[in-house]
Amino acid sequence: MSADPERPSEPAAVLRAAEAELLDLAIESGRAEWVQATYITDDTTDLSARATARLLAATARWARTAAALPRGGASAADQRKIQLLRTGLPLIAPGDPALGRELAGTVNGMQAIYAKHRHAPAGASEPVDLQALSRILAEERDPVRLEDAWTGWYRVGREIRRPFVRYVELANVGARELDFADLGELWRSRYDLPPDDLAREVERLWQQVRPLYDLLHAYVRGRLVARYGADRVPERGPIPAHLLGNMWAQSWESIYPLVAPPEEAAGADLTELLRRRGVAPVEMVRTAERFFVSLGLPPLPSSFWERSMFERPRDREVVCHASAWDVDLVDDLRIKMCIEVTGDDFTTLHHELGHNYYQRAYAGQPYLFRDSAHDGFHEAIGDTIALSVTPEYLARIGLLDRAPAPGPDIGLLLHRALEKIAFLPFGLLVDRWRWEVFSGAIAPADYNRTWWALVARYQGVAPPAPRSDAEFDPGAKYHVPANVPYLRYFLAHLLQFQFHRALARAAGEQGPLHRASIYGSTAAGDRLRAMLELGASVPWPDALEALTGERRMDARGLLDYFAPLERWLREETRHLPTGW
Ligand code: X8Z
Ligand code: ZN
Repeated sequence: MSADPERPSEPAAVLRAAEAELLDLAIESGRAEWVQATYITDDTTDLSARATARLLAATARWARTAAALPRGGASAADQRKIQLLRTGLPLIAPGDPALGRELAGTVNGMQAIYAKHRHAPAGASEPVDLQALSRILAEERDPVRLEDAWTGWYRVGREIRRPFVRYVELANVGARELDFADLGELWRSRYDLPPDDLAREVERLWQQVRPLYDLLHAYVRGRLVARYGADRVPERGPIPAHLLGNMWAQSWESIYPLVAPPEEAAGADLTELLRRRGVAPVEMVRTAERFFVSLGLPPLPSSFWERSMFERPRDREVVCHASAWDVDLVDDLRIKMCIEVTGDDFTTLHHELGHNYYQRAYAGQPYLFRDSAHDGFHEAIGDTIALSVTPEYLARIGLLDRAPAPGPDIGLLLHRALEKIAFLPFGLLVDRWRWEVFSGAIAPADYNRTWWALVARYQGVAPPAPRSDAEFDPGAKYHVPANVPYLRYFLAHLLQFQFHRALARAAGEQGPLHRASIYGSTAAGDRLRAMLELGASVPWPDALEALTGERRMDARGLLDYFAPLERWLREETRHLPTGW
């Protein structure tokens, strides 16, 4: 026993005290951040920055205390907690309280700039927000209007640039005080692997999927050349970013009608189905919840329905970027989203509820284990469920009259590929860029140029017109001003296909993976819950094994899923140039 109960010296006692204090501070900052994100004012921004700064400072302080403890007496679980104290949060406050507050304030301030940015599209009298500009990107086909909406949104970066430079300095101060080389190394240290091995593992996974991406890129480029002409879309060069249906060219499903195989019936357009039935946003949430319940998981608590934000309020500024919360870290689950009645948002709802069901499943763990196995797991759960939104499922819940008989399903697979395969290089490059920014290999003067060099290299995409170094285009992507690591989404896009394949088998599905749905399978639900409940209490390979029987992340699940499409794309692109 330690002599002074106020200053324990044994690992178990130190961790108990740390977890009690941090839980309390996490709830406090969660409440403050919720209010800020759903009602942005200077006051709420300041209050939430203070609460966040307190949590970050206390976490850093406990991490330093824990690091100095003798390891001999610590159980394996406590050793893991000591490690998680160091790496669990994506930001470390510098020990100097003034700098800590400045850092939290800078991040919240960048988020507020991002949330408040508006642009008046060509011909419109009123400035509109990101959501409306994104709708133009998705639905408009006139390249001039597309470029205008794109350029108008990307102007947001100019204001974010200066605080971003300061944030990089301050975040690195905090990371170095905990003996990381820089914040990027901290982010890479959260995968139960040495940070350099993680970077190599990611490269291996990318090489597995790259040939498929190249095929999709060549096919889509060919169709866009046919649509817009070779003077707008170079036959052998990168694709202009504003023609791919998404502000960041990160997923391309909105241009499905432009690239659909001519012989395929357009397939079920989910947006149209939802609108035709007059489904309201809250009913979309109910439908997504029913999927989880069909697996044997409990319904969401009534507080979820009372406290969530489902639609954009008219009377105040909010952070519309979708997110899921567990404010008391037990059962105060909420989502915050500006839901539109689209297939895209229907998918995102499953994504968000996946976070909520994970949070709830690990709520029985001690504070430091109340997290996913690694962050890619958190991002993969809801997406895994959304892969089960098949024509058969839509027919079962009455959104489709009847599911078409399984065929080559090229249309369906191509639609999914525009969503999932197109995403992969983007999912990779955001943190490839930030790792180098944090390490100092990329200097502020080179921020914009290096960003577009990576976009060109990985995505084969180019801005609509040359960008000047005065712009700060990475700032136009939410996760950059909001300090959210992005590699998680790349990993999630591979993991979800591993999960889907394993759960489909557990559910007894025999057919092709793109037609398999785990809806209604409690066998699949049990398997899923067994993994979710582990939280962060074990290294992620153990969690992966609990669900899939595999211990490595692997692109094979994704490649299996898309195998019929890959054959088709190979044939279609036989006479087209590939690469850029
Ligand atoms: O940010 C998200 C989620 C919230 S964690 C809506 N996603 C990434 C993005 O929007 O860029 C989901 C897919 C990738
Ligand atoms: Zn997410």
